[in-house]
Amino acid sequence: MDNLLPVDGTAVLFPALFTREESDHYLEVLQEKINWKQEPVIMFGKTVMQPRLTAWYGDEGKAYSYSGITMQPVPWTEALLAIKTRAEAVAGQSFNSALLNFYRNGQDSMGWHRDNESSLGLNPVIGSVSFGAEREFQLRHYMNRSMKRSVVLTHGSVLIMADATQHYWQHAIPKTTKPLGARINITFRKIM
Ligand SMILES: O=C(O)CCC(=O)C(=O)O
Ligand SMILES: [Mn+2]
Repeated sequence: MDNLLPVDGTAVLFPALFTREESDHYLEVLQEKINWKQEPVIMFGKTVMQPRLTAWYGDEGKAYSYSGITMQPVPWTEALLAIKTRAEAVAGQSFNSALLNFYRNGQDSMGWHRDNESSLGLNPVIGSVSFGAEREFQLRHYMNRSMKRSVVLTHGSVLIMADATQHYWQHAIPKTTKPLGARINITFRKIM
């Protein structure tokens, strides 16, 4: 599998980890069964609502701080555990928590950031599973911002980010004016 990054990290896409049928099924189940919320975040000292819905699932006791909010995990659902097992097989490691993102349409988005919270350890492996509308996932080098990569995250794909990626590369899901439907993304993580 090809590394999408030219330097300073590893990002590998498996475009069809799940079959079309499995992906349709999980998109529907997750839309219905997850306790989705629109959470506030603090940006430049102001409280604003996130431009997407989120949920935080994980093993008990693994609280997580993210952009000024602390999330207590909800216990795993059967569907999430099944998806997690598949993601672990490609990642080559176990995960104990997951941030879920629900992009209702092309106007929902995620700004530039790194998944570099110290609770994730030095070089975290992130397993990012996507169902639903295809969205562009952008990467840019943190110190040399003209160095960019982008990849389309397809229905049923998993993107594995590993090694030094979270030190050197930021990532984002930009807004789009395309008339897109719902997309669900699950980023599995391992909190130390
Ligand atoms: O929706 C995506 O593909 C990205 C999600 C993400 O970067 C995150 O949850 O930290
Ligand atoms: Mn991220």
